[in-house]
Amino acid sequence: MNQEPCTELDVLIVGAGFSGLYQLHTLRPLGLRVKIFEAAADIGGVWHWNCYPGARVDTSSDSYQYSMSTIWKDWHWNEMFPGQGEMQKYFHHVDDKLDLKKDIYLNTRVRSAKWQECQKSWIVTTDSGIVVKTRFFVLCAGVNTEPFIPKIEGLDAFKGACHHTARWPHDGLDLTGKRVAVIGTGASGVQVSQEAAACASKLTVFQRTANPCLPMRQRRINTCMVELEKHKKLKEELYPIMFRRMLQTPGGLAYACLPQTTFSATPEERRLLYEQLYEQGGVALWLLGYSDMLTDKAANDEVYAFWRKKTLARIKDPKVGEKLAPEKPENAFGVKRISLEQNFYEIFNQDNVELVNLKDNPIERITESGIVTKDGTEHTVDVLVMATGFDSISGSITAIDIEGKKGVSIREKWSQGTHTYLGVASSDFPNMFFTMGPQAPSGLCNGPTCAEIQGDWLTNLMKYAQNEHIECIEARPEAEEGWRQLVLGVNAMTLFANAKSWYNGANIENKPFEPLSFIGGIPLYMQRCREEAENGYKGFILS
Ligand code: N01
Repeated sequence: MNQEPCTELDVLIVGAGFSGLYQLHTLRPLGLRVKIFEAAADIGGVWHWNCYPGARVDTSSDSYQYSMSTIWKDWHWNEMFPGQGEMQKYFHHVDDKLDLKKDIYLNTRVRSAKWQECQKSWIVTTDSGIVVKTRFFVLCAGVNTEPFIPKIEGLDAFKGACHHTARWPHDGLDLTGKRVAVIGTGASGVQVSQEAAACASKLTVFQRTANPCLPMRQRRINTCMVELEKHKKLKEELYPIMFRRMLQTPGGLAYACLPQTTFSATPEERRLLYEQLYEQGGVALWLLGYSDMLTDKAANDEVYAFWRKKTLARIKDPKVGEKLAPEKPENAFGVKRISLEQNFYEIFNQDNVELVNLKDNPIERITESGIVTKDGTEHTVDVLVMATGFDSISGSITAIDIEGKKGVSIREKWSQGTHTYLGVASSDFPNMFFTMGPQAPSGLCNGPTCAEIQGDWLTNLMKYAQNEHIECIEARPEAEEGWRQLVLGVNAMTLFANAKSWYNGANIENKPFEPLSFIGGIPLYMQRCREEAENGYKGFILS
């Protein structure tokens, strides 16, 4: 860990996850003084924090990595969907290859940043008392970083162990033989429930909204030497093609939906396709089907009905089945982030697992020893798992006291709606940039792809500033208004528009209900970013 004091920088990056590390790596050749401040004790971002039992990537490992051959050429994934431990090893491998840690301050949480107009710089302070002046302030603070814990009466009184999934103890917490309650059934709740069901004496899963999960179909990747060699050769040939292809698909993945619309296919064709996608596993049924699945409600309903039938067949008790896979779901299929599961539905066939449907029977309060629901039952528990999600996308930025040009904080500015230009900057906050933040493809794009696209773009902008002797870069209000209208307009054309999800800020009280990601897809996003650069960054005031 870097312990040398630093007081003046050209670029300060916040966060050492996929985007922050990439930003550091790409900025280095510019000869700038660049450092990362990272709140955690290690690099890896979400893959450091999310160490709850079962934490696992739900994007296939081929896609969920950097495209740099220096990194992938001698890295081998063991699983198609790697667990948190393997992800941590990956980040250490990245560090070995790129020698990043010497420029990273770990255990260093940025608390505030204040723009100094006279010095055209930011003054940034940290929890550990560091004060640094930096010309550029780049937030790579992550999409799902700020844990959200709902206010439930009595929560503080609970005497057992209580942890949010993203603040799980790093030295572990054995659930064997314990009475465990999991509140929340998003991706984290599903993963931790699967693990707890296997070892807890009792698991109670508190579900507010049913989450239609798809079978992960996890598999190990060729571990014998012959297979490894074969895989290596294949990688060398196919990876460069795959990474180029990822820039041509809406979600920055190696695959995309069919060009065909649902009802242009016969019922037989449709059924066979759904079967094939379901068997393929992962996100296939969500992202590889007909092109109108996320824009046409009737098309979407058909996929949901198919998924529901498959799922109900796995759950013995029809009453439980109806709760987990209701006939009338609250959201269209896939407009809330699809989670992958391994045996999530089967755990509810076990005697030690109970589902409490909060829509019928809400939580009234938490006591010293458990959870009391409206029907008067006290569910006694030893371990309470808060799998209750995050103040997503903008939350990691608004959590910091950032004060821009007119003494206004970013929190205040975005309190009535997020305004950014290209999802990288916001007017009145000169020389401040963010990656994987609001109004970028963030929530609907493969993380590493988004990190690289935005990271390269920002590095080129800084190179331009260096060459042109530009001290100050600020988004124009009219450019950001135009971008906002595009973000809202594209979203309104889809079923995402009504999603009650972290995609729209719907999970956080008083957060504006609006699309937090640009969902127009990676090719359009890249085109708009490329045009901005080719036109001399006209959407920015350069001085
Ligand atoms: O969070 P979530 P998550 N009372 O917001 C419930 C990524 N991720 O941590 O749906 C009761 O999805 C809430 O209920 P409802 C992935 O992108 C990736 O699970 O709002 N329940 C919901 O069920 C994912 O999408 C991996 O009605 C309450 C749950 O808590 C994102 O992170 C692994 C409640 C929150 O679900 C977030 O996932 C894990 C309350 N008061 C996560 N408040 C990978 O594998 C909230 N809930 C890559």
